[in-house]
Amino acid sequence: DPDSVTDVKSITLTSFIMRHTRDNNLAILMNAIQLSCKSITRAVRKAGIANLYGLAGTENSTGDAVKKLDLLSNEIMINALTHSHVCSVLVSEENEDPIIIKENMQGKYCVAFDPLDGSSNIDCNVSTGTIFAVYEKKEGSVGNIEDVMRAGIDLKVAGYCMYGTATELIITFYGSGVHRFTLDPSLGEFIHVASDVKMPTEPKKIYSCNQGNYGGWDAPIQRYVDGITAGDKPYALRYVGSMVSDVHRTLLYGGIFLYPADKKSRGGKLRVLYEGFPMALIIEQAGGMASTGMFNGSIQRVLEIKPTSIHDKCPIILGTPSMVESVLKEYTA
Ligand code: P6P
Repeated sequence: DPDSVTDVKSITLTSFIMRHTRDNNLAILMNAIQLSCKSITRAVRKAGIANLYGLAGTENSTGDAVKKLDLLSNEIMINALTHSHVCSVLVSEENEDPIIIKENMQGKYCVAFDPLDGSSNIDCNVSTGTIFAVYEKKEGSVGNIEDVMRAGIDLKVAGYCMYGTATELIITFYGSGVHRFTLDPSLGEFIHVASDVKMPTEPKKIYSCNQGNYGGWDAPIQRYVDGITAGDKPYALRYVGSMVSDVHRTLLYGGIFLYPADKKSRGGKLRVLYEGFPMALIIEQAGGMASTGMFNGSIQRVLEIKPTSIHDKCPIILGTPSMVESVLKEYTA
C-alpha cells in the first residue's frame, strides 16, 4: 500500500502511484483504471459531436452504428482491466453476470465498477462518473464470485472519476487516505491536487436526496428532513441525480447525501458493490460516516454489509458524521 504521502504536489497520478506503491501490480491496475477514465472522458466530451447521445442503434455521420455511452464506457473498462493481466474477476453494473478472466490473463485483483453512473443525465449534459471498488483475490482462489461477495471493509482501493466541468479522479487506498487528481487535457495526465483529503469541519448545511420520494420513506427519515427544513435557517437542497456529483460535493463541502429505502424498494436504489461500498470507503477515509439506516432489521455501517449477489442494493445515508448521526437518532426517538 502507498505509504503516507508528503508534499507531492504537481506530479502525475502515474508518478504518484510509482512513488508510493510498493506493489507493481497495483501500479498496473491504477494505470488501467486511469486510461479507462481518460478514454471515457474523451467519449463523454465529444458525445454531442460524434452523435453518441441517445439510444443504442443510432448511426453517426459515417453510418457506423454507435453504442450508447454507457455501453461504450463498459467496453472500455472491461478491455483495459482484462488486458492489464492483474485482474481475475470483474463485476459491472452493465453485466448481469460476473466476468471471469481467462486463466492465462489472470491477476490478483477483482474490480466492481459502474462505468458511467448517472448516464440518464448524459443527454442533457449533466455530469456523470465512473465508480470502482477493488478487492484482492482470496488466498488460493482461482477467481470466482466468492472473491467479491465480501464486506466493503475488505476493499483495497476505491475511487471515482467525475466528468464535470473538469475531470477529477478521487482515489482512496484503504488506510492511506483520500487523494485528488484533476485531468489536464493538454497533457493527458491526471495531476495530483491534494492528498489526505478530509471533509470540512465546518460543513455547509446541505442535504441531498430525491425529495420526490418523501412519501415512501420510513418515518425517521421523514422526521429528519422535516427537522432540517423547518425554522428560519433551513438546510439547502442540492441534488444532481448523479451519485458521483452529489457525493463529490458532499466530500468537499460537507453535508448529507441520502438514498433511503422506501415502501416500494426496501433496499433503496443504489448498488452495494459499485456504488455503496466505494463511496462509503471514500467518505469514511475522509472523516465522514456512511450508514444504511434501518436495513434488514438493524442499523448498519455500509462497509459491513455482506453482499449475497453482485447487484444487491442498500439504502445509503452518508456525509458529515453529526448529520448522519442525527438521522440515526430519529430511529430511537
Ligand atoms: P433517482 C443514477 O441513475 C443513479 O444510479 C445515481 O447516480 C443517482 O444518485 C441515483 O441513481 C438517482 O436516482 O431515483 O433520484 O433518479
